[in-house]
Amino acid sequence: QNDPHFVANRTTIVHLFEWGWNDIAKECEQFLGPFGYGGVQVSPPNENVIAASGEIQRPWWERYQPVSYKLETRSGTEKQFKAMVKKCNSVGVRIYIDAVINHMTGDWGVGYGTGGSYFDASSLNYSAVPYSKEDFNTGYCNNGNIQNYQDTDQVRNCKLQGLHDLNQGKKHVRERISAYFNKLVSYGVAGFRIDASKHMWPGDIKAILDQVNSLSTAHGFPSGARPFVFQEVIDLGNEGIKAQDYFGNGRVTEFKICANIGNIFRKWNQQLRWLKNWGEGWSFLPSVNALVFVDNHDNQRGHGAGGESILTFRVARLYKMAQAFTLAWPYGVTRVMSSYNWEQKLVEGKDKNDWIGPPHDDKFKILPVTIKSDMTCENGWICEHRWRQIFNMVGFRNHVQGTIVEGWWDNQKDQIAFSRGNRGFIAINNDDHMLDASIPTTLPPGDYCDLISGRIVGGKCTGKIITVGSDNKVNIKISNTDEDPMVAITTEMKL
Ligand code: AAO
Repeated sequence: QNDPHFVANRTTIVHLFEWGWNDIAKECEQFLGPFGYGGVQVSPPNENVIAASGEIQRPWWERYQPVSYKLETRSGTEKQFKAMVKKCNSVGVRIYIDAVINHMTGDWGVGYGTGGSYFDASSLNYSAVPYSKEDFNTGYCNNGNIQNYQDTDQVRNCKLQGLHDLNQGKKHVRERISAYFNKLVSYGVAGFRIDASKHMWPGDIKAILDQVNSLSTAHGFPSGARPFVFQEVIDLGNEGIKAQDYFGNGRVTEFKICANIGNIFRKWNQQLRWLKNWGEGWSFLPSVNALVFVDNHDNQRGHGAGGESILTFRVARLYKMAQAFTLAWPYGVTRVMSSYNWEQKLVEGKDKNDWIGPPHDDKFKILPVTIKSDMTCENGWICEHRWRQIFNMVGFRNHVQGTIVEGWWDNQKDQIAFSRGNRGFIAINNDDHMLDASIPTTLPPGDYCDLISGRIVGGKCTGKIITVGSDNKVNIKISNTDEDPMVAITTEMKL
C-alpha cells in the first residue's frame, strides 16, 4: 500500500537512525510536529543479537539480526515504544518501523538477545518466537551465502551475509510475522519499511501483509486504511530481480537516486541542468511507487548500494543542495536521513569503522540526543533533519504539494531555477561563478523571506529578502562562494 497516511499536508519522513524511543517521543512533540515532518522511520524495534566480537562491540548492524519479536532493544522497552507511538500520533507524526523479517541472526552460537531471550543459532532454535529448523531455508547454496545476484532463486533462498534465512512460504512463519505486525498496528504504527525485501518472494510478503489488520480510527487513521509499506530493494537495473516485482505490496526504495544525485552535485561528468527531467525521465521508478532519499544508513557508510559519489552530512554544503533539490522536486515520497557521527578510518577507500554504533556510555547504553540553543544537536548526534536548510525545505515541499514545476530556467550548466505553481520558487548555483539573473516566476509580486538563509521569527525575516517584481521576474544574485549557494521562497513566507 503506497499511502503513508500523513496528517494534513505533510510530505516527508525522517529516519531517526538508532534513536531511543523516549528521545523520538520528545522530538515528535518539540520539533517534528511543529516543523511539519510527516513521519519517522525508527530502527528495528524487535529483540536482536548482542554483537560483540574482537574490536567490534555493539555495532549498529546488530539490530538487523533478530532474536525474537519482543519489543526490547537498545532503543528502549515495549512500554516506551508504545508511549512513543501514541505521543507522535497525537502531534500528527506517523511512525514506520524497520521490519527485519527476511532472516534471524548470523552464526553466533548460543546466546541471549537484547530482551533476554535464549537462542541457539547453530541448531536454528529461536525459542521466544518460536522458530525452529523447519522454519528456515536450508540446503540452498550448500547452506551458504548468495553467490550470484543474477540468480533469483539464490537471492531469495540462500543466506544474505550469513544471516539465517526464514522461509516465508511457511504458514507458521507468516503467522509469527503477521502477529508481530498486528501488535505494532494495535499500538498505532502506520507502516513498515521491509528490510531486505529483494531476498523474499513478493508473493510471500503479500501473504504476510494480507494477514495484517487495517489501521485503527482510534489512532487517527481513516477507516479501513491499510498500513504503508516501503520495501528495501536495491535495483540499479543490472539484476534479474526488479523493483517492479514488488509494486503489488507497496512502494520501493529508489536507490538509483543516491549515486546519480551525488554525481550531479559533485559535477562528476554531470551538470545540474540535467535535473530538468529528474524522476521517470531518468528511468527511475514511477513517482507513485518511489521512496526517495539522498543517502541511507547503509550507503552513507559504504554498505549496500554505496559508492564514492554518495553525498552525506560529511560534505554538508553539497548535501544540503541535493536535499533542497529533492525536496523541491515533485517526485516520490521523500525521506530525510538523520545520522550520528562516528570517526572514519579509511583504508584504501573503505571505512574500517563502518560498524560503529550510536553514541553510547561505557555500558553501551545509547546516549540521549541533546539540543543546542540554535536548534541543532550535540552528544554525537548530527540531526540533519534539524538543519534549517533541510527542515525549511520540508516546509517548502508541504506548502507546494499538488503543484507542478513551471518556468524551468538554467544557464546551460550548473545554475538552475524553477517555480512550483504560484506557491514556491527555488534557485541553485553550483557553478564556479556568480548567478546574476532576472528569472521569470509564477509567484505573485512582493517580498519573500528566503528560507535557506533564514526564518520568520517574531514577524521578521532573519535571512535574505527576495523580491518578485510586478513583471513577475525575480532578481537572483547568488555567489558561488556563499555558504549555501541557493535561495528558496514560498507564499507561506511572503512578507
Ligand atoms: C553483519 C556483518 C557480516 C556478517 C553478518 C552476520 O557485517 O559480515 O556476516 O553480520 O553476522 C546490515 C549490515 C551488514 C550486517 C547485517 C546484519 O549492512 O553488514 O552484516 O546488517 O547485522 C544487500 C541487500 C540489502 C542490504 C544490504 C546491506 O540486498 O537488503 O546488502 N540492506 C539491508 C539493511 C542493512 C542490513 C540488512 C539488509 C540485513 O539496510 O542495514 O545489513 O538485515 C549488490 C546487491 C544488493 C546488496 C549489495 C551488498 O549491490 O544488488 O542487493 O545489498 O550488493 O551486498 C554497486 C552495485 C550494486 C551492488 C553494490 C554493492 O552499487 O551496482 O548492485 O555495488 O556491491
